[in-house]
Amino acid sequence: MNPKKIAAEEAVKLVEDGMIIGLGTGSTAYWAIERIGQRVKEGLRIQSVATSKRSEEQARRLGIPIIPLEDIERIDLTIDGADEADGDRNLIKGGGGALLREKIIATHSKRLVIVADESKTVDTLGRFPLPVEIVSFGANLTLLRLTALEGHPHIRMEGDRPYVTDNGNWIADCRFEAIADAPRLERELNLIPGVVENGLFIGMASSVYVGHADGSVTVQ
Ligand code: ABF
Repeated sequence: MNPKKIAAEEAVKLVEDGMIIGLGTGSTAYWAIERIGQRVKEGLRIQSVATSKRSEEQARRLGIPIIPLEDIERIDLTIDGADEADGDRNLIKGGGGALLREKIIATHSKRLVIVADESKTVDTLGRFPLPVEIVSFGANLTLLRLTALEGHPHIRMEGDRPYVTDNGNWIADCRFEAIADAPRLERELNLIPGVVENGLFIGMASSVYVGHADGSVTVQ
C-alpha cells in the first residue's frame, strides 16, 4: 500500500460532477490527478486549473479538461500536497517549487484538501525548510532580511544555477527549525520587498487526508 496514493484516492471521492477542481503539485497530488483522470474516463464531468506546468501536462495527458485561470470565477475544491501539516491544519508547502501558484489557487478555492503520508504530520512547523519565493533582482539584499529573521536562507540550486520557478523567480529555502508564531512570520516575510510569497499556508486547509502504512486514511 502506498500511503500517498490511498490518501489521494480517498480525497478524490469529494470530487463531483460540475465542479471546477484545482489540481495540486507533487508526488501525492500526482495520484489524485491520476484518479481524477480515471473518473473522467468513466464519465465524470469537471473542469480544472493546475498549480504547475507539470500537473497541467499530466492532466492533459489524462484528458482532464483544463481551463485558463483568466476564464474562471470560482474554484470549488483544490486537492494538493504539503511538506508539513500541524494539528491545526497549518502547512508548509512549496518544497516542489510551485508555492506561488498553489497559494493563489488555494486562496480562491472554496475548499483546500491536503493529501499526505504520515511523515508530513508535525507538532510544530519549521523542521522542513520554509520555501520563500523571491525576485532575482537584489536577491542578496533580500537574503540579508531573511537572515535578520533568523531564516538561514539558501538559494535553491539546480546544478550550478538558481532554480527558476514557473513564474521566473528564485526560491530561498529558510531553516527556522521551529516556527512558534506562524501567522506573524508569514506577515513579516511578505513585508520584505523582493519576497513574492512564502510557503506558510495558515488557516487555509479545510481538511488533511493522511495515508498510513497500514493502508488506513485518517482525516484531520
Ligand atoms: C506540493 O508538492 C508542495 O506544496 C509540496 O512542496 C509538495 C509535496 O510533495 P509530495 O507530495 O511529493 O511530498 O504539494
